[in-house]
Amino acid sequence: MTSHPTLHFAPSGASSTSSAAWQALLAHRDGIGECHLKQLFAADPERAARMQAEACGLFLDYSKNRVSDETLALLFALACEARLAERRTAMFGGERINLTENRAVLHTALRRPADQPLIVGGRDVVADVAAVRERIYRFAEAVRGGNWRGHDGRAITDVVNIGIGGSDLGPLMACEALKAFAHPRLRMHFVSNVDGVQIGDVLRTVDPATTLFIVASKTFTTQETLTNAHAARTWLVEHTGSEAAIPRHFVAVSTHADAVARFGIDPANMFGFWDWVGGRYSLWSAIGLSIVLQIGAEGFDELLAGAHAMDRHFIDAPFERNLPVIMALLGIWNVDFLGAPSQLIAPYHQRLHRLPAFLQQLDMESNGKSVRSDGSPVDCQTSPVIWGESGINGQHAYFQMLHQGSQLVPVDFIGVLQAEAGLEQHHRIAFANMVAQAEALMSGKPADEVEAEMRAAGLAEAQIRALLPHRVFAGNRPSNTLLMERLSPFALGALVALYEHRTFVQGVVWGLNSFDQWGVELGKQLAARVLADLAAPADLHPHDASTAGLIARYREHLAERQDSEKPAAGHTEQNQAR
Ligand code: G6Q
Repeated sequence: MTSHPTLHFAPSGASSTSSAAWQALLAHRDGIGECHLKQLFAADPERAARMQAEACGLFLDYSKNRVSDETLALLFALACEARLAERRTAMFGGERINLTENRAVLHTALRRPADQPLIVGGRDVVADVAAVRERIYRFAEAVRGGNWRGHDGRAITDVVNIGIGGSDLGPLMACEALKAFAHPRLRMHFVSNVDGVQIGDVLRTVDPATTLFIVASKTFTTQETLTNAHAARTWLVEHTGSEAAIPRHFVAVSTHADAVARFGIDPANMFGFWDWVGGRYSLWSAIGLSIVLQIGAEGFDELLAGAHAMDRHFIDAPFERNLPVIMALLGIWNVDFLGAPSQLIAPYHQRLHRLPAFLQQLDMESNGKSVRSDGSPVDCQTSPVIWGESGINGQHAYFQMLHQGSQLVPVDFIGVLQAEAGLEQHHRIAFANMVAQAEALMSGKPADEVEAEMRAAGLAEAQIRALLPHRVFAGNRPSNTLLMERLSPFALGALVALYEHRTFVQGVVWGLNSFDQWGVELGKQLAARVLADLAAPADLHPHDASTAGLIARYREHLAERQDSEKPAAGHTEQNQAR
């Protein structure tokens, strides 16, 4: 943890909910809350045309939210009251807004053009970023071009990124999303789980002579990552017969050169970054090395350009046309005023299948907090549960609950207009389903329509009565639809930056520090104690009865296994006699 000699916590201010804008929204909610979206559309032919915004190649239709122009005006007032513009300037300017870790939050500097210096603490951070990126690009070019070779002179064919959380989810999501731009020789693998199964499965499929491992860890102390990295190192040495192979097959991405050297990776094969890059915001840094290897320097430049374009849009566009601001405020409206406990992310493109998991961390680790920056308790709901997977699969699984369940679940539909070559009809089916789902959630199907349909189908009166309540759709369920022309590196960069800033805006309105993650610490501390107890004959640490019981059960299992694996005495004697 970083030391923080001077903590400049925000002065204790009014809570979000006691602000005039929040109270105005509450009063307004009582008026609009029951108004059906269908009525709003019927009463206002211009609604869809007005409630849309476009930037950096992303088109947002937000007209299917339960809001009026007045709701939006009140939400923008809420953002102003939370001093969003001021907080945004502080983040982009490199102020130490991550108060509990006394750190600046500068992932936006990672995608700032090299000719736009940003001086923070007397250093031009943009120049530092450009210097590391230059080294990464040179290295990636050598690997991609077949000039960086394995220990026996063969070109690299497989890249294994070993990392977890922020050092895994972003690169994995982006490599999946950008497979259409992948280098033809390089296969990417991602290992995060420490259970041994994942790395075992990968190592069975790769050739030690042509595999490159990236150990990606900001701290280089993460137990899961180091355990997997040591396993990979042992495997390589066993298969090549010598430690001399390590420099050709291992590189590291970290902020801790000492720890990297202790592990046995030459610091010349390490790519650094800085404490002002949060894990979940780090795919733009050296943590994105696997992405560069997959799509090349040009592709990565495009990814950064898309994100930077969204940064500029977030800074420059008025709130009323600002995509991250609009999406953030609609999210707050849904969570805090309409009571939605979760938010579904539904991409209708297979290559975006890891986006929901990435956004889950981005949002829930950033804003899953119940105290404000000044330590006072929040008095509203903060991060909803973010969930989802490919939308079309969801339709055949949990969309039932979205349409007829008892909870309100707002949806972000994400669609791509251009089909991948040769699959036009497949793509059209997926796109049609996405649009239809948003329409169905919004308009629903009223009882008179359902009844008429059943009557026309010749159902008996008694059947109609019995089935009617089951077949009615209330509708009035909110969604956004985000469209992009094609799933390019630029579009992905813009999309991810859009969600990053959406998360930031929500954190500002809720008064949170979106950039620390103390909530993950306790589990790590207790895991170290439990690990020691699992290996000991009896507990070394005090535990509650349930925890102690689970540890005991593991120990019993271990003892039974060891017993069963011991060769029987008679059997051994027979063997010796032979
Ligand atoms: C992200 C979190 C967390 C982190 C992982 C990996 O914001 O801080 O997900 O990225 O715990 O940490 P290391 O990169 O230090 O191994």
